[in-house]
Amino acid sequence: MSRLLPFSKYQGLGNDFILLDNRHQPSLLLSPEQVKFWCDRHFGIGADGVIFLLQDPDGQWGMRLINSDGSEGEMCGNGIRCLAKFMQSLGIPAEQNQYAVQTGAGLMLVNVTADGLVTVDMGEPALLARQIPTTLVPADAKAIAVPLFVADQTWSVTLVSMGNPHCVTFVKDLDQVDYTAVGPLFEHHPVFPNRTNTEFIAVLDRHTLKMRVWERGAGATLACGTGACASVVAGVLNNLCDRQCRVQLLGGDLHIHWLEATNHVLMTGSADLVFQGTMLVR
Ligand code: ZDP
Repeated sequence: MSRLLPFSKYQGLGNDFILLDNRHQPSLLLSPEQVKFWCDRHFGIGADGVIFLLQDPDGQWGMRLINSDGSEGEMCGNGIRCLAKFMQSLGIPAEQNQYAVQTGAGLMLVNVTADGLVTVDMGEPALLARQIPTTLVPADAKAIAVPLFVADQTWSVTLVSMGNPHCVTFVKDLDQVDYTAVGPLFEHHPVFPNRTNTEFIAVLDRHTLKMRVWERGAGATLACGTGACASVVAGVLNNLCDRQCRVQLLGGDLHIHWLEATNHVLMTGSADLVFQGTMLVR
């Protein structure tokens, strides 16, 4: 039986999501197959993924992200900023100015600032191979500037988990990298059992990075929040940038701060409503 479901479409730096109010249903409103259809830019609404707002019986907020290919991501940096704006639009009050949201990567604190930007405390990065996960180095080792052979070339990669896996590689000239061609080869490389997101980074100066991303499950997107965080962490570990950086993405800029005192990564950027509507669920 078909039914109509209300949705809101948001974007953060052109990384676009369909937001669904899933607070009052026990299971996800859409199956992975339906998510693929909704995200299709010709047959559906079009988006990089669908984000479900959840609430458990204790009142705790939660979110889940299903990528446009139907796979699930543990965490979503641009998406959680959109979620905060969505919660605000639903009239959900923010305690001490912030929402606490449970994700596959732990509890995130999200703050809508007075100027309409959104700051997320993304928690601590994880660096051990078993946390990524990867078989590139031994389980209890970190992969910092380790060679990885992809597409007839050796890349120096640094692996960072922001709850989801990231493979960061620094390059001299981004225009020389055909990242849509090599991206899938990183994503499906056998050293990444859960696949990986991949960031190609040019260091413009110690507080400015330029990034191109190939996302696990979503391909070439205009921006990736967790990827920007992972890239600054990787830049610091390789002594290429400071702890506070502006990351330039195709869809705009993110401000990242890896705090020395707490080891947490803060991400600040825009997130905006694009349109609302109802969609036929088949
Ligand atoms: O880890 C994954 O499967 C990602 N594709 C999830 C999406 C990440 C996102 N682009 C971000 O901004 O962190 C939403």
